[in-house]
Amino acid sequence: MDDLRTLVPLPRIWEQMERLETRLFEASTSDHAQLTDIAQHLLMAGGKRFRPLLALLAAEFGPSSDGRPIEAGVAVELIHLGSLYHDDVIDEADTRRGAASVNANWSNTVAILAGDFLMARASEVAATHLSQESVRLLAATYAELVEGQTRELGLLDDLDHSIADYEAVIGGKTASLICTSARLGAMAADADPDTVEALATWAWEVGMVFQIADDALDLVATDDVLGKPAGSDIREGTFTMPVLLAAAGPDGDELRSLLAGPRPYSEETVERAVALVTGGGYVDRALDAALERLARARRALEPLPDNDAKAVLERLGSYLLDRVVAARA
Ligand code: GRG
Repeated sequence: MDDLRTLVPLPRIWEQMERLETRLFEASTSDHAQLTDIAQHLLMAGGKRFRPLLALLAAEFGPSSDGRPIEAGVAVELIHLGSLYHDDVIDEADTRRGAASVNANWSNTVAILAGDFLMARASEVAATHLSQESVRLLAATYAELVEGQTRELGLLDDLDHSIADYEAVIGGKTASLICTSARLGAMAADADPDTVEALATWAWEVGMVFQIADDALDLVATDDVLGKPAGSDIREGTFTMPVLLAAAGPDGDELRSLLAGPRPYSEETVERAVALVTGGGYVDRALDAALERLARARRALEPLPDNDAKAVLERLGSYLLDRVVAARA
């Protein structure tokens, strides 16, 4: 959070973020006290609030300055939270945001119900405060998240799928909601259609970079940074861009025989696979692909007026990649 605060040196944004935090707790409160506890478990655990931050920054490009962008931020963060609850059930995760996951602390059933509750409240917030088009967009994005996750499940243990398949997965499960966050924020501030499209293009590319960087981190960061050993995606049979590039290169046969399964792989197997991928320069190739996307993102911003929010957006993409470089050093 602290580095995001440095990156966004705009007090008016952080004042809105405080209001947004209160609204997140209000919107996730149920008449059923135990459901409230469970639905607020991950909110209390932390999180970057990256998606609402984008909604508020995008709203800087519109003429209106009422509370609607905050409601847009609440809606996208609630969708994000709900998807994390479901994701942790799917992955049988023990921890999330440095705390016990809801499924681990209570049960899968409770995690799914609370995830549904958060999704429902996101829809209610949007229908109450935002336009019909925003409600439609949120619903379509919810579907994209599910599609992305389903694609990923279908590609599990498959070392021979294409980079286009990988991009369809991360587009659905990550970039779609990041894009919608910016779009909804800009729309809530009544930005003109060209401005909304420019911000949406920027956010889509940044969303893709966000996930490519996250996937690279999983291969290069230390246990301390990740809170888990490197290579957890490989361990789970999820093969991300650097691994797919390695599989298609001269090290492909060795990687394929290492990862032929069945899982669970031994720790030596995971370590050797990570070493092949990182040592072969494939993380760098993935980061190069991310840099190309960042250039596209920056180009999308060019027609927008020069203001302090634009200066933040211009830096924000590089921040995502800098995290990887820092973790590696
Ligand atoms: C019920 C909408 C719904 C979805 C079901 C489980 C699922 C389908 C989709 C999963 C989507 C998912 C969890 C994608 C990963 C997105 C991602 C990059 C999460 C981490 O986001 P950060 O780093 O996390 O912004 P914090 O904790 O900072 O908010």
